[in-house]
Amino acid sequence: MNDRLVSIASQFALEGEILDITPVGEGFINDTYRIHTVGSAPDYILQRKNGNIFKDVPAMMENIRKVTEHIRRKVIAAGGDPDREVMRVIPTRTGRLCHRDEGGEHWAATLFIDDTVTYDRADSPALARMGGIGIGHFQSQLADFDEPLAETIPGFHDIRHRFAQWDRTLSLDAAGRCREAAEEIGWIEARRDEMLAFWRLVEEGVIPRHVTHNDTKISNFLFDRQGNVLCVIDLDTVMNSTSLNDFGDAIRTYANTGAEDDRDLARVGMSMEFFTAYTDGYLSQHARELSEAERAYLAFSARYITYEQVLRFLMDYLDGDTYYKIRSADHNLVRTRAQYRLLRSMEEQYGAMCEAVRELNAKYNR
Ligand code: GN1
Ligand code: MG
Repeated sequence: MNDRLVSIASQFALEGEILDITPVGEGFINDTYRIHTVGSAPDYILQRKNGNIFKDVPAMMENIRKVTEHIRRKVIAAGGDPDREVMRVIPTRTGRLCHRDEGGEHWAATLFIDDTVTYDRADSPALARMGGIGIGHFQSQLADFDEPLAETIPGFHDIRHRFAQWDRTLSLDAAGRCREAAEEIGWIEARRDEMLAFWRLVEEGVIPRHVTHNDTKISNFLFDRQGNVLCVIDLDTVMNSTSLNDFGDAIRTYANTGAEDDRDLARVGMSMEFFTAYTDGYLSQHARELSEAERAYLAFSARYITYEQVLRFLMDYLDGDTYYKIRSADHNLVRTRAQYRLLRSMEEQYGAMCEAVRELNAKYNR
């Protein structure tokens, strides 16, 4: 066992004795471990939060505490299981929400939810529908949440802010890669105005802001063995934004026929069948709470967030890979191209996407 990890884990108010600590998952940002305990005590998740990205981990953990406590009350009121249907933050023995080690790194712990299944892609429309239910339910549980939340990553899904970063990246050309990526850069520039036009609606309040998850890819959902969605995890980015982004971001994984970083672009595309199933699940939970403007932009939100992801992967490539973990020198470029292929597929099928959203809205607003 790794002594350093044991000493960090021991800072938290865990029940039971630590048996082992093993790495889990493949997040692009944090390092995640499972703390196995002896006997009947529960296991825990231990995470090193990436301080490069999260500048104020205590504020982030405070956001997570507020949101999970709100959801826990809803789960209990609905007769659900509060240890399985929502994450539980485990404080340190001194009552803090995170531990700062000697190196200045921040760590946090949550209760491990046992006997669950996670996915990297949806293998059936039924699973995509379940994912939609997961996000729709999450947003419904939080519909009456009104506590203030810290903006832990400024401008996270704000494309105006992203363009400011992007313009800086292009002018610095820190890794000397701008010339070879001229074509990819053109993909971003060609869509700048339509993306800003959408975001203006959020800025002007035409599209409302709510508490949102902001990172709804499929691997951030826990399912039980019967195939029901239990909850969304990885709440690091809970902040105020438009709930459209949570709807749209999930489609990048639930309805993608390929991988997020597929080198074989022929495999990548948006499946209309999976998109429709996902949207059906989402609206089955949340249709009545959406405003007119939100309904009108549901389909577009998938394009918006996929575009933003193309921009972020490409920007990181041009910056010299300073943000996302990479597994090869061109990983961010591969991700850029695969997400762009997905974006193109959405653009090609946009009419059908809007039609499906219209029909499902009618079904659940009857
Ligand atoms: C990151 O940490 P992870 O892998 O769940 C990223 C998301 C991206 C995603 C792309 C804080 O999520 O915004 O959409 O990678 N999270 C952060 O796969 O930047
Ligand atoms: Mg994450």
